[in-house]
Amino acid sequence: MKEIIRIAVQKSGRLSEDSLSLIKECGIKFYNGTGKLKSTAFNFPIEFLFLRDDDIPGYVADGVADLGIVGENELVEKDKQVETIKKLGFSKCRLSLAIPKGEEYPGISYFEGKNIATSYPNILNTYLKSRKVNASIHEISGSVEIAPSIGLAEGICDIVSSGSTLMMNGLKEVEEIFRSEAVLIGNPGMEEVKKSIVEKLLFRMNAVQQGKGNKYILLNAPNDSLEKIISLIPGMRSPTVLPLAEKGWSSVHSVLSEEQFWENIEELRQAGAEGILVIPIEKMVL
Ligand code: PRT
Ligand code: ZN
Repeated sequence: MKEIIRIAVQKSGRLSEDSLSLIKECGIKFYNGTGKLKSTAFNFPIEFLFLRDDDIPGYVADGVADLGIVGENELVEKDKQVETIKKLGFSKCRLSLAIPKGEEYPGISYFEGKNIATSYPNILNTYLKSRKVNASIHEISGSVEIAPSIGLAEGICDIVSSGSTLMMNGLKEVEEIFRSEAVLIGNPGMEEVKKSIVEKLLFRMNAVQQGKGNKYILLNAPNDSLEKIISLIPGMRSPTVLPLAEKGWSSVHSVLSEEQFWENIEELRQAGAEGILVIPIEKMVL
């Protein structure tokens, strides 16, 4: 039988779209009809399991899936024997403590002897211990933010992204306890044949990520400032310099990160660069 790997991704929720786009950007084609729990790629030895994110660390630890894409919050909370292979840079959020807006917050001692509602009892417990605070943890599985207004708890510990859910529920964020993003996880006991397929997948994911973080830049430069301009946009090995039809001018092509672009743009213009184009890169292999 031809060897194949299995990856567990969230069926529907905040991780789903970005997880599947990443896989598609790796050139992997598959059918993802609604309601499907399993699917096999047409052009890469990979099978997908569509699951609730809570179950993903467990499935990967048990080897039912070889790989999984899950938020670090879920991964740490579930505390399963899995390997974190790669940070994926999407679904970024934080896990924070919040209290009613009108309360004064003197510091972490506020929570001493209080009730805190959360869906992340393990992460919260570890945090409270590290801060030497004794508080009761009330585990609830959803709508944590309403707990203070219904008298269930004095504070909450929940995922925050923009902060608008807290605000809408009359709460304020007082401590950030954990930062999270989506990660690729793997079963630590994977066989060699499977590992080599994972390597191929990682090669593709890295090419996609590198491409996203970088831009292709083209500009026109007077020949007497080429040296300065090349020093500002050195590129992968070195920039391409081509003569323009107009004498004394060249076209310079290079690759740089978006941050480098914004940092260097003024200096590039001062050095005489003009007609600057910045183009997205789809894939990049170093
Ligand atoms: O059904 P299933 O169990 O698979 O999904 P789920 O409902 O448990 O999770 P889902 O899809 O909501 O989130 C999946 C993962 O996305 C989480 O485990 C986090 O790693 C990540 N993530 C990123 C978030 C958020 N941002 C987020 N904003 N998870 C939840 N939220 C919720 C939060 O719980 C709160 O209710 O959004 C609200 C806060 O958002 P703001 O923008 O108002 O601050
Ligand atoms: Zn969940």
